[in-house]
Amino acid sequence: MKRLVSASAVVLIGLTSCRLPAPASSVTAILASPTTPPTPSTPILPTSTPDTRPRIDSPAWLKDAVLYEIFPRSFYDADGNGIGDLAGIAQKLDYIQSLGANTVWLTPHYPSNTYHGYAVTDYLTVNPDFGTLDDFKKLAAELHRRDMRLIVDFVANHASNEHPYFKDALGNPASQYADWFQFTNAGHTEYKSFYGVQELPEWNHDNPAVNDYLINAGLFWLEAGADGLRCDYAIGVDRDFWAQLRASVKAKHPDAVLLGEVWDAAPARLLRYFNAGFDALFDFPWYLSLSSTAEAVGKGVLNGTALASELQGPYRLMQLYYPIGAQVVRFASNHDTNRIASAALGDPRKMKQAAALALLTPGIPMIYYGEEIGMAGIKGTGPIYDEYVREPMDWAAGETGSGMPTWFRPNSQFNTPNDGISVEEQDPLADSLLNFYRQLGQLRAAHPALRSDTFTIMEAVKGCTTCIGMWRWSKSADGADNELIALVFNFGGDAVTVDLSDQAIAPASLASAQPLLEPTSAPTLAIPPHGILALHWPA
Ligand SMILES: [Ca+2]
Ligand SMILES: [Ca+2]
Ligand SMILES: [Ca+2]
Repeated sequence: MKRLVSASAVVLIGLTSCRLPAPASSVTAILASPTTPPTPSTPILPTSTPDTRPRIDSPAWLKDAVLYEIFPRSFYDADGNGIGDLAGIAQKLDYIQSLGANTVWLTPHYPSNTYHGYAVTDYLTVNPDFGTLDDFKKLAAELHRRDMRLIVDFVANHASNEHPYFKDALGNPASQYADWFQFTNAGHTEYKSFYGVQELPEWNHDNPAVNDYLINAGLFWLEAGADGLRCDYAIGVDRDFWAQLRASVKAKHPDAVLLGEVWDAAPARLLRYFNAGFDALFDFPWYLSLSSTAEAVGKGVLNGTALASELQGPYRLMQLYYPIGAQVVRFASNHDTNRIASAALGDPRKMKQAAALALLTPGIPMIYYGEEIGMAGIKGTGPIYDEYVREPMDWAAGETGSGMPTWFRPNSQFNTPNDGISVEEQDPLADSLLNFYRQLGQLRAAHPALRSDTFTIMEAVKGCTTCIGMWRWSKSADGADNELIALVFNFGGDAVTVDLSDQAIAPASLASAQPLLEPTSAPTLAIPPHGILALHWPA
């Protein structure tokens, strides 16, 4: 394995000293100030100094990935037994592609004694609720035929209490698996488990046989067609294990992605896991700034209870702190958080901001299934818990008919018939949230600047204290892809008119700009409450 440079080698440097390319001449012309005409030697974009950060060789395809997270039980039920399945996912790939997504992340597809699947009883086959190994291979093949990718969940911190090795070892110190778990008493009847949940006994990673077993399981799924492993609760497993996993995976599958869940607000924590060998991590510092906590409603930058500038830091970390080539996955919700529609208090303007932040700003976007139609959901406090944020995908207005999973149907569920939240209701409406997501996906695909890693965060947005703003740009040798984009998000409840004339990159002439999100309107610097300014200057 390639040994990555330690955290101590990374020094946080000022924004203006980060590596940014010199602009192409055609972009220079666009950016030229009418009062300070550029000469060929005038740097319009910030000047650069050598970037001394370590480098991660993450697979090239990851840079253009748009993830779609699926909780299989709730997505699409192909055989009509009320439970979503792999064959159902394979039937809905046109839909997933319509969002601009090209990479599916499945939460655990393994046999399990829990509905959520994170208690894995067999690491080497498919949950019969979801289909067969053959169905898995067919899904992977169909994704690959479409130039799409598949990431599977990889649960290395804990097994299930129904896993045969654990059953053999429980209460049996003579078991050949006695040293595979973390028993805490002489009789091996008590053990360390994930957050004390008895169904989730923790693996003993001090035992090399455990590590070999789990790594072989990961390789098994890569050989069966997966393109990456989403590593659950990475923070609960020794970093040496992840380094060993990386070495084993990359030796056989150099293009496979290792994506880690390091749920922590502290960037230093993420850096340690990048250095342990992850290609990508979910950007929890960004998510926690946006929404405050997984359980919060109406909080965070999105809801104006935190300063807009809190969101600046996570972007700057990408340029200044994490290794070169390290990727962050930007998400507004996942299967462990309140759904973003509920966290945004049902305000469609905020839902659109969250969508545009995920899909248009630097980072790899992720859409959590159902987010694109504004499905609501707040984690329960008992007796029902996270099922509320994993409700069946609302395909149909009446929540009946082909494909609708029905496994979860309590009276207390959040998404109900004829509530405007369904694919059927939103598909024909031009201004629906669903079609807004599709528009964002198309924009991202059409504009290289929205996929480029060249960007700069505005120090401040003149005229708006509740805004964050950024410039994104792209260049190509022949100039065809040269483009500059300005994105400003107003998280405040007042309309504002911003001034982009004193930025490091600007002044840019508004007259030559084109609106990205409202192609029929004239360019303007006015942003409505909870609104988005998106302008581009094509080459
Ligand atoms: Ca089914
Ligand atoms: Ca652990
Ligand atoms: Ca509905």
